[in-house]
Amino acid sequence: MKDFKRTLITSALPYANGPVHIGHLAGVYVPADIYARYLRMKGEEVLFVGGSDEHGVPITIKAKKEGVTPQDIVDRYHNIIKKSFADLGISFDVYGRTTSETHRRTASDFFRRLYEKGEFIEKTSEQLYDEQAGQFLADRYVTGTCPHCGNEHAYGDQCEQCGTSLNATDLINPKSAITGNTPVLRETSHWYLPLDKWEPRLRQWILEEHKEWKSNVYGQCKSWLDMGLQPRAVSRDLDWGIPVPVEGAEGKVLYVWFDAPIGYISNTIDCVGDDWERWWKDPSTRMLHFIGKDNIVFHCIVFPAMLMADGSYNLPDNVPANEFLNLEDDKISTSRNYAVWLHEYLQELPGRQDELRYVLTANAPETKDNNFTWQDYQARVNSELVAIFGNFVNRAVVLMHKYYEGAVPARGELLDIDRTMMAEVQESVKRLGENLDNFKFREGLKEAMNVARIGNKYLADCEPWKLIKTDPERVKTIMNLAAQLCANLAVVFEPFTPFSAARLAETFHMQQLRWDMAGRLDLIADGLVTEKAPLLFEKVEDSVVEAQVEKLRKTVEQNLLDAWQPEAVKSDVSYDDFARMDIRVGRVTECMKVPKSKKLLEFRIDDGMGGRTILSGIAASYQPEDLIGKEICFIANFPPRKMMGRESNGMILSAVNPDGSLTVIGPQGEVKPGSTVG
Ligand code: B3M
Ligand code: ZN
Repeated sequence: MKDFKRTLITSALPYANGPVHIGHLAGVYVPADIYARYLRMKGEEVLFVGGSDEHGVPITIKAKKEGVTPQDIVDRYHNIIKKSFADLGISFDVYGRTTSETHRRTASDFFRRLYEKGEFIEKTSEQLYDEQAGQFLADRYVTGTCPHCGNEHAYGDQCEQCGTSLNATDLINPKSAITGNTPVLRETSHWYLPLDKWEPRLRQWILEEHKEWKSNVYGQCKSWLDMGLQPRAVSRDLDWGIPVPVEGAEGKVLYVWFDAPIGYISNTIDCVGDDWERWWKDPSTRMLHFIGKDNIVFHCIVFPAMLMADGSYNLPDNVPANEFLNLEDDKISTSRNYAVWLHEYLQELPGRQDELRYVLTANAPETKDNNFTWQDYQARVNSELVAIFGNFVNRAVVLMHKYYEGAVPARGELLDIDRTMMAEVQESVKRLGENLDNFKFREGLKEAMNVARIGNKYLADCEPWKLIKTDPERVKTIMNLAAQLCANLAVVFEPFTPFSAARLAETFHMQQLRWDMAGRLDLIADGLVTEKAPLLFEKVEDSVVEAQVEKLRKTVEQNLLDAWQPEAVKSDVSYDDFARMDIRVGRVTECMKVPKSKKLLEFRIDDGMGGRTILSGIAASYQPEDLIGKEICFIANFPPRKMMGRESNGMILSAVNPDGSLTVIGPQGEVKPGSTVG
């Protein structure tokens, strides 16, 4: 690795069309924050830049849906997102927004510079146009079938299934997201960045000079480069965005993926003012982009090509992109409202920020898609944070107060068991640092937890609670080392669980947590009086898990209802055909479950003709006793049919609900059993 003097860390700018969810956190913000905190603890100069992406079609679509302005939407979500990040302890040095004046100016200047250098091609071409809406369709305004993988819900700029970046005109069977109409082609002119021009340099830079990038990132880049790069339009015919700052560009704005990454620059400017160039142009600055896998092409190909076209900027040194996180085995989705939303989590599970940070790191989708379940969340909190980390600290501090009124005793001569413990801690700390240096946060976290495990084992092996009667001198050494271990835990957990680390540091009156303290066993001075044992983590009760799972279930149910549409009407039937069907009213006199069958209920029906038995597959929808006495409609002239060894004489009519459950159909007023229906 080259010698760098400082590190600029960027994290993807979330679209301000909704709040952030655990997928965003696990993929981008938690790892970026761990890394930023780690470097700061090492005393390195760091700038951690975040902000909201407030342009682009996702925002205008949301505004249209709600009947408000795009500015209303971004104002609302920018504030929610910014606050929830702060509450989770994401330690941005700046959290800006792309509707800021600084950003408009910075992005316009960037465009103009490239324009004046002749780095764009201006081209007139046929683009998709929605005649009813009276506008061109690009990006998420149009969906259709991906020409590469056949996904029928690909967007006009990207297929989320195969990750390919698309032009709207590539889509098969395009449909307008505004009206649902099939668009027509209409001529319009745009500015294009000729990515093909930069292809050889991009190949050399990524494929030759950055073989150390994560394999998911390197692999995606290679496959794009191997497919060959095409010029990409950097302007759009839209009314929401930064106006294209050249003459003759009325009604055109910068493509959101042109302006958004420049947002990293604007936000740097908002943070450090004139000093910003040091962060972007000084070759001794290292730049890292933390992103999710759907943003790889834009950060590894498009933005670097923009930076190359300008010529005065650094290129990113690494792009540690993560894969996706699923939720309870289903895709997280903003539009379907299927997610664990950060601002809701913070409200519903107050004070539990570190638990979420911990679980999302322990289960981070670093090399493949991963799954978040509430059950796993509970298990990790209860059996790792509470039972290992929290338990060790609690035992150590409680004993310190029991034996010495909280004062850390001086230690005597060390035994082999002490030296082995110290060596193990140092090994773990070393591996922890190596993992973090390589963006392996999951593995790093395991090493941090291992320090707590070592502590628990040490206490269990040494049994100070027994020795206190026979060898109180030895206990002083054990408790001194236990205190040093607690101090180590505050240090190594700071990047991961900063709130608990701070509480632990307060307990031991540690002023500052620096990374070079990790692995040292002289952090706490003899005689230091510790505070009472802190409550670092609390058990997650079953009721919490149940409530969260139930909330997700309700969302899924609501989505089904929202998406429900009546089935298409069947082909015509003649009156004679209909009249051959004998539908009657009956009254349920008995109803019971059919043994060994999950589906069937057995009905005794008063049909006004001596009664009959009907079997019906509605056991999942009703308790038998709820139907007794009810009037129902049934088809009386079905031939008898055997089911589960019983004979059924007819069919009970019911309506099919969106979730597949059934509702029995009966008359609205009093009707005599046996009456015909028609
Ligand atoms: N807003 C895409 C996203 O939220 C986009 C990232 C911009 S980073 C410059 O997935
Ligand atoms: Zn595809």
